[in-house]
Amino acid sequence: MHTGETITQFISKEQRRISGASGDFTALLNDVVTACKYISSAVNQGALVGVLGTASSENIQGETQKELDIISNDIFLKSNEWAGHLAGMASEEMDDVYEIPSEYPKGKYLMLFDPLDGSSNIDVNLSVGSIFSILHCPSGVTDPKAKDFLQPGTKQVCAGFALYGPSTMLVLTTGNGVSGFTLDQNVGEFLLTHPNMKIPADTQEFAINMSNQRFWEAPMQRYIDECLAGTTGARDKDFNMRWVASMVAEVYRILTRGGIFMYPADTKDPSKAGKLRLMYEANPMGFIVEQAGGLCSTGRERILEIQPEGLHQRIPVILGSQNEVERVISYHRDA
Ligand code: P6P
Repeated sequence: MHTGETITQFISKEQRRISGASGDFTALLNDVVTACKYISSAVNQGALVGVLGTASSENIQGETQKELDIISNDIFLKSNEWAGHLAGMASEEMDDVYEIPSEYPKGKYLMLFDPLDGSSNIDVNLSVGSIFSILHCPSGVTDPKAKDFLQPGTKQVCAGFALYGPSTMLVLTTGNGVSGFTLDQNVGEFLLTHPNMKIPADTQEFAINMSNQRFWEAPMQRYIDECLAGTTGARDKDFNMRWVASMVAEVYRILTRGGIFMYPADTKDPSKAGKLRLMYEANPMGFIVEQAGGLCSTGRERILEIQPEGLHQRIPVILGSQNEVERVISYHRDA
């Protein structure tokens, strides 16, 4: 029987580390944890409760929404709108900012989230997750608009993700390292099982969608060609490859054993600067990866320093083991 520290205890201890903390942030995080528990339950029951399959709608990305995309988005909104900790929310599944209903008080934080990342995996029973990013609402702003969310990733107060896999995990950073929690389904509590997660600086495992290879820029072609050449080429070591098509699963694997994850710029759709979204995928994952000793770059610049231009802005993402990401950056610089 694991009688370890619960996430509630962990968050409260973190609060005591921050002088003058009001408890507002602690309460907000506990509401986010509740949302992830509800989504975990919905995902785990799947076909049993008729939540699989595709909805008849599309999101702003032009992607067909899954029933669970919409359900998960509603769970995030309902779990977090009422308590008075947030001034507003933004989501991959909603075109514009979500205004806190007038019957509820407003708070001092903003939250962005991808309520169900990797949802194309849902119907085939592969891992999916939720990603969230918490910012301060600009002082004096009581009715936040999209522009108030457009803060660089370095301004994040907290970032985290839930992974609905064989275990339901929750990974969290508030800028003091990365902690991993496992949901004890019998108790209904997340327990601290992976304190102080660190990404090894080196790896022999890369993650990329190879079907896009002909669309990549030259530095990415060079890097992957060398990985594939293994001991017969410039790297003089063999590599393994993974692609789960679920960023949360890839990042969790990298946090536990190292690796490099890439969704680079490609010419497949020149109107898009990549596939992944800056505000609620790249920035929160970048904060977590950097806090665990890794790097997160576009290949040309540190992602957390990018000044966002839109809520749903896309960005190339290269993240993971420091020495491999630095190598990809050097290839972009050489080009
Ligand atoms: P592809 C999921 O839709 C997602 O946003 C990330 O979680 C994942 O890494 C990527 O897209 C998968 O993209 O093109 O392989 O389906």
